[in-house]
Amino acid sequence: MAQPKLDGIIKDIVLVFNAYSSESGDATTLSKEELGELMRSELPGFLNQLDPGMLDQLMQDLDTDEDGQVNFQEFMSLLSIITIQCDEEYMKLKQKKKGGRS
Ligand SMILES: [Ca+2]
Repeated sequence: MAQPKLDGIIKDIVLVFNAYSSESGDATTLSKEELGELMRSELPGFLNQLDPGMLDQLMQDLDTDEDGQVNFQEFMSLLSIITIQCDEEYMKLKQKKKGGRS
């Protein structure tokens, strides 16, 4: 029987967030430096699309409660956006394949 995939992915998201959030300061939130490190190590494809000033912009966009930190809920909104983008890319590829066959 196949292993449930999402179950493990959700646990991994929590573990990854905590691995970076607990590096310094408040262990339950990401500072800008921790967010940068997480992005560089865990989402290198996404960060490559960003120019240097974009980390500041990203931090500002994610920090909806304006406390200068990214909490887990704020981090999840980033993951939602990236996952939806990924799905859109996947759908485009699927459409292309379909078009190619007919
Ligand atoms: Ca915040």
